[in-house]
Amino acid sequence: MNLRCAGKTLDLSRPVVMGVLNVTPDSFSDGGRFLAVESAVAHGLRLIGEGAAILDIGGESTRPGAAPVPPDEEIRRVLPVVERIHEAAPDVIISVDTSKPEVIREAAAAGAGLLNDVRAFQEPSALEAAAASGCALCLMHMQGDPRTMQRAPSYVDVVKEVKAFLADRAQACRAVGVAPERIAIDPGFGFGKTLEHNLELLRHLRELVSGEWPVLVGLSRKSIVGTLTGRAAGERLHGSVALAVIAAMSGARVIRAHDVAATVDALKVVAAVAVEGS
Ligand code: 7PJ
Repeated sequence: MNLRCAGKTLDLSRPVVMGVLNVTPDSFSDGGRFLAVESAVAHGLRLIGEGAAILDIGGESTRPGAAPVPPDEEIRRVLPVVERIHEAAPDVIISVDTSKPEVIREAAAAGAGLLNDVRAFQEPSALEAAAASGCALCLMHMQGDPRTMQRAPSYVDVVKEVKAFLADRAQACRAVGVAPERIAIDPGFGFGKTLEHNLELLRHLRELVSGEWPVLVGLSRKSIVGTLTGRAAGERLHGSVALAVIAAMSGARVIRAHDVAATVDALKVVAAVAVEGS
């Protein structure tokens, strides 16, 4: 299974790690440490050295309660980092975490290969901009919006509803001419979901994986880990790696992670044990 990312092809025959690179002043776990372009680039290159196949660069925090960022400000945060990483590591796939058509266009022109949208390209003009970019598109499920999503998440059947939403968004992509090799889906752990919703989705991840599209998951350092282990955001490595292993063994192909070296090691172990096609 491959994912076509503009000029590059990502081999997903075994699970890969997408390293998280936040360039936001308010991201809950990195707290603005990487706001400066220099340190963001250095951190990104370090994650590539640790084995990240993809680097996910985000300029708008999507943590619960986060305030929106205007397009200009998001471009100012993200673009220099995309350009510098693209120059320094042309083989790595750069993902840009955005919902805005302006950012999509700039990111694609600067060398991004993947667009990762927690709103699944539902903002006005986002889908058209994404389709025209040639980039791979990650469609994520979220109930509500980041400001309010954790207030009272509610589903009749969370697995069914997430599956139906993602199928619908994939269809919307196909309808505007996005090739099937450019589409990935993500159940959006923690985005308008209680602990029980997250666990239910994880238990049934196989059902998502058995569909047409490669599945990406982000569980790293999330509140699911905090709740299960009682750990603060900076102490969630072991729980996060455990969830990465569970997701990969359930067939997820891209694991979004802050702690790249540890996750890469864990996935090497999973890949060695996994039987092809199981
Ligand atoms: C996710 C994401 C995720 C995708 C974030 C955090 C919150 N993109 N962006 N999937 N999470 N595709 O890292 O805790 O789960 S930001």
